[in-house]
Amino acid sequence: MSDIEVLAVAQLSPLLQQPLQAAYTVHQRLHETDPAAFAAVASRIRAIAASGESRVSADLMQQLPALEIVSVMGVGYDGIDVAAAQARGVTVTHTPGVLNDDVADLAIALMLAWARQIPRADRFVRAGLWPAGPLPFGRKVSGARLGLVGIGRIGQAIALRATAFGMRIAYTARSAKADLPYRFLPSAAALAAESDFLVVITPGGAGTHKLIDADVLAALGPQGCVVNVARGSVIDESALIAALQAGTIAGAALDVFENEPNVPQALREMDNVVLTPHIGSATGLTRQAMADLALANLKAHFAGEALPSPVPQCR
Ligand code: 8YV
Repeated sequence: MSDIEVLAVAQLSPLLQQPLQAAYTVHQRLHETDPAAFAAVASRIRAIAASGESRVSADLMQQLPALEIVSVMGVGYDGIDVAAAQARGVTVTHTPGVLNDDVADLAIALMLAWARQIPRADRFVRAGLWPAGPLPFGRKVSGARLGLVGIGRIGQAIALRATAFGMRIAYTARSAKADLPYRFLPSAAALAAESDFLVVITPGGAGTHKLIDADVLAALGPQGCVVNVARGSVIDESALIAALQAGTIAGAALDVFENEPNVPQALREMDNVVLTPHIGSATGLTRQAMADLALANLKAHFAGEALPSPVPQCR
């Protein structure tokens, strides 16, 4: 174990925690659990280890004069003040690519689970209701219109899968991607008006905060379903609840929420909603790959080698 000191700002996966502690001196959330002890070691901390949901503020970084790198075990880093890090010469890394398949698989699974009522059907059979008659019909996914809010690595992985379902695919993003065979719509509202399933797969942060608001949901319409595998902050959750209660849209399938792990009671009581607890990348193989990459970024940094996956702003 080297004498390099690392502050873990989240309850990290054991897949990262163990090798991290084998390689470095790790202070587990010390800034939250023991401010006095934290003050005693703060000047020696050279790295932060974080998860995709972590918050790393300018204020925290200010307390760490020796900080050199923030390594995120996650593709999303909307909780990291990257501008403040850059201003301090601190680099930020994340774990893109290795989770594309899992998050895309879950997006398709959520769409199918909602459309074919799989959670409800499972409860129906377990409750012994089948002898009394069939479950009401579901909705057809194959051939339906898919609208992707975001067309990055994961968005394209979803589109690939949806192509196999014969879905008609369109997307919105900051700009049209000439090399993609899908139709570009200039806004989320324009896309929603032409979608049966609106899938949110765009980064979180100020640029997409409440992007999916009451107007976008109204454009999606009474037959439409919204799916979110990105960040809860991208959807205006109270507008979503109101739209679901009013029948403005038909349903939702959500893996992320505004205030995780707290999910509003109103959503938990709805039958036309499918809910999962932020499991987009939660498979053993993918979390292992994410942990390996998060650690590899730290090791490369301290070895003075090229970083495997700095965030775009730090390339
Ligand atoms: C989490 C995620 O990071 O990658 C992301 O951006 O949201 C997830 O994969 C995961 O919960 C691991 O911390």
